[in-house]
Amino acid sequence: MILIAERINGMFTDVKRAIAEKDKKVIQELANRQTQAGAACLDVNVGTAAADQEGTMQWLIESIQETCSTPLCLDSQKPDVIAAGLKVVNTDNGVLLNSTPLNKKSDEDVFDKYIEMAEHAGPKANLIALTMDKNGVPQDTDNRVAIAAEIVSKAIEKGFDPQRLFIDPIVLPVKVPNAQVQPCNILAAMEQIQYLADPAPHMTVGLSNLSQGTSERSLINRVFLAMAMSRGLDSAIADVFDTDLVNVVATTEMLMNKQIYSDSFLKVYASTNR
Ligand code: THG
Repeated sequence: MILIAERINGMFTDVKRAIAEKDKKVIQELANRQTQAGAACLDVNVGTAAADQEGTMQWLIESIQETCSTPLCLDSQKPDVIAAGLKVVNTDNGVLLNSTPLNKKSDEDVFDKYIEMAEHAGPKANLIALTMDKNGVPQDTDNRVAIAAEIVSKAIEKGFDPQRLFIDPIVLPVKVPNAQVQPCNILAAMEQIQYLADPAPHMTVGLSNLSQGTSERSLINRVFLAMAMSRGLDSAIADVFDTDLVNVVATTEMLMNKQIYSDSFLKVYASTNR
């Protein structure tokens, strides 16, 4: 499981404040603590408050890279913000571009732009693509799979290895009215998306979206994560400070026979993923 740590995001008040005050210690501490907690990659999202999104993306990346060499996941729906980040990011250990829809009403070529940036960033650059198009996020299984299929075929057409794709079927908060059918639809979509290419494309989700506004956040995240892993999910943007969640990853991998069982399997997982 590729855990992408969610915490360096301007949506959180401490990060928002650190950005406003150019307090890089806060960002560096989050980078190192999340790495210590088992993150394979760190999501970097400037949030909506920063006036200069491109400059803020660069400042966050440069601050992190001063003390931490964990690969970064540049998170923005704006190609220009990703492009600014790519100018300063170290791609030696890999980089993830997060994220592009298949297309947008306002920007038909958005997918091509992200593919070009990923190609330009070198062979270790991967791309998260959302099952979303100019009509928005499909609510049903079939349209999620249809968009994922278009994403995979468009990547192949452009000579971009589908194994460098992370397909994101877009998890929405379960407590939003009428959204309670979505988790099942997403799981059904995942079951099919894993067969769109051989070897399968990666799949990821923004896990914490699911439990936003609920009173049992960790429990909801953990249970869905185990269900989704059984359908081929091999990556998640998640709260790696949630030890119970990381233990669910270790246990699910063990039950899926991806990690060897021993009485100390949780400790073994922790020590090999830190
Ligand atoms: N897919 C992809 N990328 C994504 C998402 C996705 N990036 C952003 C987001 N979704 C994933 N990251 C988060 C980070 C935090 C939260 C949810 C998703 C979160 N934050 C608290 C909240 O809203 O309650 C903030 C609490 C606070 O302010 O302290 O839940 O889906 N590809």
